[in-house]
Amino acid sequence: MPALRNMDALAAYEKLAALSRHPYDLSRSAPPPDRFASYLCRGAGFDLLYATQRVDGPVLAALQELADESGAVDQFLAMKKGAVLNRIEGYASEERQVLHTAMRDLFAGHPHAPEATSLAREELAKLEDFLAGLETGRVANERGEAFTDLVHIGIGGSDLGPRAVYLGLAAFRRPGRNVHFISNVDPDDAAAVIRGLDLSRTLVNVVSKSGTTLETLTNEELARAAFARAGLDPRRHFLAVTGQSSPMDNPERYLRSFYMFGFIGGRYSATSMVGAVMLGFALGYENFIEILRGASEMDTAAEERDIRQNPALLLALLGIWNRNFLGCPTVAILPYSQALIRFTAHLQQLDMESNGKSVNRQGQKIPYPTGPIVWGEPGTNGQHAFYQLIHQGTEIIPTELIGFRYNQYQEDTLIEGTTSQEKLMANLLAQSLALATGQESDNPNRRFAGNRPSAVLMADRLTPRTMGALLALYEAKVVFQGFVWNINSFDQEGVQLGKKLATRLLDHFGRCRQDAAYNGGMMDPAGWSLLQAAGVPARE
Ligand code: G6Q
Repeated sequence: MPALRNMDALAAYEKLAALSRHPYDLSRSAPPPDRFASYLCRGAGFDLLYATQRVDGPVLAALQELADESGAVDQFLAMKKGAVLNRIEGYASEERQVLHTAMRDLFAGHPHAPEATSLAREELAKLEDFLAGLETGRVANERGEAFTDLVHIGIGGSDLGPRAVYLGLAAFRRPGRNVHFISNVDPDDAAAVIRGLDLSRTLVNVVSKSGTTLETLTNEELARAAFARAGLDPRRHFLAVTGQSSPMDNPERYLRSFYMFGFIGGRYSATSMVGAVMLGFALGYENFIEILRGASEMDTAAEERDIRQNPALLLALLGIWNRNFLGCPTVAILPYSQALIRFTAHLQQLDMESNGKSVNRQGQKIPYPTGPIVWGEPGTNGQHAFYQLIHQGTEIIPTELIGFRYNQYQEDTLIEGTTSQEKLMANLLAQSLALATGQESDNPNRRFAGNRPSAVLMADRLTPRTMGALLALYEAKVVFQGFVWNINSFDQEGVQLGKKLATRLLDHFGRCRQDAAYNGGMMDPAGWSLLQAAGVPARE
C-alpha cells in the first residue's frame, strides 16, 4: 500500500492547478473528429466517450500522474485483497475490510480474497437451492401453491441498490413473479403495498445487515401483523438477509435466512445476498449470476493502470478535474433509459454517503472539496424539466449521460422514419454536443455559452451483465475518488446524529403517551424543549 497522502501534497496537483488556468475550450468549434475517436475508453462492455470533457493531452497526462502518485490502483488492489481500509488512523473507527468485490470474484481461477469469496459461494449455494425449491414446488405455501409475489423490506443500502437493479432489469423478469418494496417508516408505504397483495402467495424478504434498523424492524412487524390477521404463519413466508449474530439472526423465525457480512458496506451490497434473494426470485438464478459476471468484469477492468484503458478510474479522475480544478460542485447523472429510473438515487447514496467527508484518513480537516452533490433523472424527461439550468444557468453542471444502442424489449416502431430508440439516442448525443459547443446569437437570451463538460457511457443493451458492470463501474469510480482525496469512503458517521436525536424524541413521545391530552406526539413544542434539556447540541 502506498503512503496515504492528501491530494494537494502530490506533485500532479500543482500541475493540474496550473493547467486549470487555461482548460481546453469546447466551445471554439465542433470537436475535431479524431478527438471523438481517440477520447474513447473501453471496458467490460462499456464505452466511455470523453471528447466533450475540458481535457487535452497535458491534462490527461497529469491525471495519469495523479492516479499513479496517489496509488489509486494499488489501493484498489489492496481493497480487493482484504486490506482494512474502512478506518481513520488514530481514532475509534469501523476498522473493517472492504470486500464487496469478493462477492463476484467467482469467475477467474484465483479469487483475490479467497475466504470472503468462499463465504459468498456458500450463500449462493443456499440461494440456488431455495430458488430451485420454488421452481419444483418443494418450497410452496400452506396450500402447496407457488409464491407469486415477494415484498422486499429494507432501507438505505438494503433498498436503493437492489431496487435500482430490479427496475433496471424488470424486462428480464420471470413470468408470474412480482416484486414490491417497502422502505420508509411512513406507515402508508407499507399499507399501500400490503393491501393489494394475496398474502397467501407472498414471500417477505426482510433485509438488514445490522438487524437493528428502526424502519425495517417496524415494517417487518407491520407485515407480520398483516399475515397474522390473514391467518398465515409468518415462518412459512418470511425470509431474512442479515449479518451473522445480529438480532435478526434467528432462523427459527424465518422460512430461510441468508447472510451478508461485516466487510460489505450497505451501499456496496447489491451484489451480496442483500440484492441476491429478491433479484434471484424476480429474474432467476442464472440472471443473477450474469449480474455478478458483469460486475466482476468491471472489477477486473478497474485494475488497469493506464487511465485511458480503465473507464471507472478515468471517470473518477474526470470528476476530480471538474470538482477540484474547474470548481464544479455538482454532477448530474442522466440515464437515457427509463429502466434506470432509480439508478441515480442509488448513486446519490453510493457517492454522497461515501465521499461526503470533511476529514482525511488521518482525521485532519481536508483543505480541498471532496464529494460533489449527485443528482439527476432519466432523459429525455429531464430535458423538459431542468436542463434549462444545465445549458444556461450560472452554475456549470458536469453531466454523465448513460445510454444503450438497443432497447430491452424487442418492441419499437418506425415513426416518421426513425425508431424511438434512435430518437432517444439522438437526444443523448445532441445534449452532449449542445452543452459542449453552445450557440452564438445576437439575442442574448438565446445565446448558449457552451463549454459545459459531459461524458457519455454507452453499452449495447441494458442486460443483467451490463447492469452488473455499470453498478461496479460506479462503485469503483467512487472508491477511486476517495483514494485520491485521501478520505474514508466506507463509513457514514454523518447519519448518526439525526438518528440519535430521533431516538430521544421517540422516548419523549413514548412518555407522553401516558398523558390523557396526548396528541400522538406530533409537533408538540414541549417535546422540543425536553429534547434540549436531554442534551442538544449533542456531545458524544
Ligand atoms: C449504507 C449505510 C446505510 C444502511 C442502512 C440500512 O452504506 O450503511 O444506508 O444500508 O442504514 O442498514 P441495515 O442493512 O443495517 O438495516
